[in-house]
Amino acid sequence: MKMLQRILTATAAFGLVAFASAKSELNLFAWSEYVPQEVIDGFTKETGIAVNYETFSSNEELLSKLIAGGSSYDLIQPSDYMAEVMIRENMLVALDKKKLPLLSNLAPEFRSLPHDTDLAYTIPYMSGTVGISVNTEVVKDPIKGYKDVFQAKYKDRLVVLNDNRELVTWALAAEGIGANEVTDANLAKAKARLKEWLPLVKLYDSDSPKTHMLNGEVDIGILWSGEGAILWNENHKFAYILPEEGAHRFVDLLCIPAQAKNVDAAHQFINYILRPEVSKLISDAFPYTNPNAEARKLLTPEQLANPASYPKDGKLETFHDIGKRAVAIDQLVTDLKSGS
Ligand code: N2P
Repeated sequence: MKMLQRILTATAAFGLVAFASAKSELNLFAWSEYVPQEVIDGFTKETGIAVNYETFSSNEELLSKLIAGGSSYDLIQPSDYMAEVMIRENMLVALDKKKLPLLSNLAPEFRSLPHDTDLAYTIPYMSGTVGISVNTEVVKDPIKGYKDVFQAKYKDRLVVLNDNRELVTWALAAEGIGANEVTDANLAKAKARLKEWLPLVKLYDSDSPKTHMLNGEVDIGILWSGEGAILWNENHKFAYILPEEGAHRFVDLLCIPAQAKNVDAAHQFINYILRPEVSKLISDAFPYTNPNAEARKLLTPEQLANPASYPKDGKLETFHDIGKRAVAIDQLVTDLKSGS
């Protein structure tokens, strides 16, 4: 009898431990420089759920880590076009809307995006553009688009995103070709252009390109709008320009991968960041375009007037899933960077 009791007690204790550990952590795999520590700490303090924040620097890196398996993420942050791939491949958990009562804080235009029209799998986190930051104190000639940036006189004065799809898109835009018109013939044109352009680049950096602009290593950057917005805030000499040939507009999302173990904690985190005062903290640290209408009401006029965070006009284009051509893009840029 005693023995049975001991076994029962041990099982109950083990059950408790298992329950506690299942409840007490969240493995977040997100873009670098995107989720403020303050937000993570606030969530942990309130819920007791510890957050492990691992970072990636491109959608393609996120996808390959997920496919490779090995790590078990509970919450991931793909952009719209990559979420399109993941939904098609059944890689995401359908969200439980009952656990996300704050969804109504999102502005209507962020609630019916083409990749997931009724937010069945993805919740907008932040939106933004890819544009050109220029140190206008040093660069006196007008910069309106990609063709102005990639000129011989700016050799070794450029930092650009380390992102293959972005690079190819800029070259396509300069040829008058849309971001999703990725055919073999168009890729050949992009390749010829990038062959001219890439030798001019001093640095590739998707994590913190602004740093190289701030410390004067380079004078022009093609970078995420949140980076451009920080530069503008630091000093208005850093203009942010949407390329006249066409600029990429992205929406980054939160979603739960199929292998997630802490699905409830993931929902709790999503709902937490939908709180206006929490979402505002994200805008304060990383001034992208906030899709949360209630949070926007808390932003200062200066934040809303930042031309990189809230552009007034521009020719904007979103990316879509391009299937197997994504592999061709990776190969093309890898070849060019290695000199072939
Ligand atoms: C954050 C970069 C997020 C923008 N550093 C890329 N979609």
